[in-house]
Amino acid sequence: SHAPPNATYQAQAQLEKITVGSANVELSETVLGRGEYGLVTRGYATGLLGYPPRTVVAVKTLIRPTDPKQRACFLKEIDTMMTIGRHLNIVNLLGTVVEGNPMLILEYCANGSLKRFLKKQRPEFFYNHVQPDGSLMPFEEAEFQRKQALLNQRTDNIYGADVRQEHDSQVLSTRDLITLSYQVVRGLEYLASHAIIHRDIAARNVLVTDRTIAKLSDFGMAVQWTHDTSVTEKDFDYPMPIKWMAPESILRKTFSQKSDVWAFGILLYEMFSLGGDPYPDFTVQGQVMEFIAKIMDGTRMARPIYFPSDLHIKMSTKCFEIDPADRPTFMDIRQILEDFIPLTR
Ligand code: ACK
Repeated sequence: SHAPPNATYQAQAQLEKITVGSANVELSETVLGRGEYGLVTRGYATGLLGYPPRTVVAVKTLIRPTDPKQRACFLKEIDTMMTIGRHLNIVNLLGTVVEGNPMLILEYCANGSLKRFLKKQRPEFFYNHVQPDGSLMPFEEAEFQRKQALLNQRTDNIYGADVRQEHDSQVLSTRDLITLSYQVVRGLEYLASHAIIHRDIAARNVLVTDRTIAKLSDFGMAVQWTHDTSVTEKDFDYPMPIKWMAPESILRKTFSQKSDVWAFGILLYEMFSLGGDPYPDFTVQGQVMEFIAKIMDGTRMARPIYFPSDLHIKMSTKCFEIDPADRPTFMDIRQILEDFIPLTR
């Protein structure tokens, strides 16, 4: 019963909660990925206000659109996306279909998930930006080497030794990892300012555009809090991202901006290990209590090699304070990053 490829659907072009016209969406045969209950397909939209006549989009649909539970979850996700509004570091909502086969039409992020993007960089990553003592090489020197590497790569291209897609030809450096982290923080700071808790912050849920802009996605677990400063979940009836979860979320099922901060700390490990798995030596399945006991005893992951040590001390360790009140806010984290690197934007 799920949406067949090459079919065209009538959709509402959305500007946040406001419908700004109608659009047509054609699904392609390219499945970009699948989640717990959703399927993401590449599509083409016509009639989107302010976009090219035929825009490449990502279309999220339900694998089983008739399942009432999945349908309810998905309609809630659509509603959350409408509430969030626009920000450079959030995957923008372009349109919706809310009847029949519900659809979420999102901007297309050519580089896929941050997790995949980082792993793809491993062979060419500019590791010599980190000096033997773990500190960052002076930026001028690092930038010089980076340009040199790009130049060499271009020469390779001229001689036909290595012809690549445009978005594959960039060499990522430690500086880029910091910039990407900064972009994720900007998105999270925006969410926090709108009282939205994401609850599933992880590299797999951040998307990267063709111009290497990081965007938060997957708002299926997101909630907005009203009066209280945290949200308590009665029961988990879906798989939880234990390794990204703050102790109070695992033990007491409470969520807040500060539990998102913990998850962001784990994301930093993923970032600076180029898509490495957190706590690689530990399997949580069936051992959640053993895992949380270790965390409460103070066990933390080792600093990944590409993580500048001063930044690690200033920020990452603080994200893993047991008491949520001791963790920095996203605004604090943004400030630390802004002080650390004179960003050229
Ligand atoms: O790393 P990926 O190929 O990129 O695997 C995930 C998968 O779908 C499940 O979420 C891809 N994906 C999701 N949303 C988008 C989007 N807006 N643009 C491009 N790829 C997407 C993602």
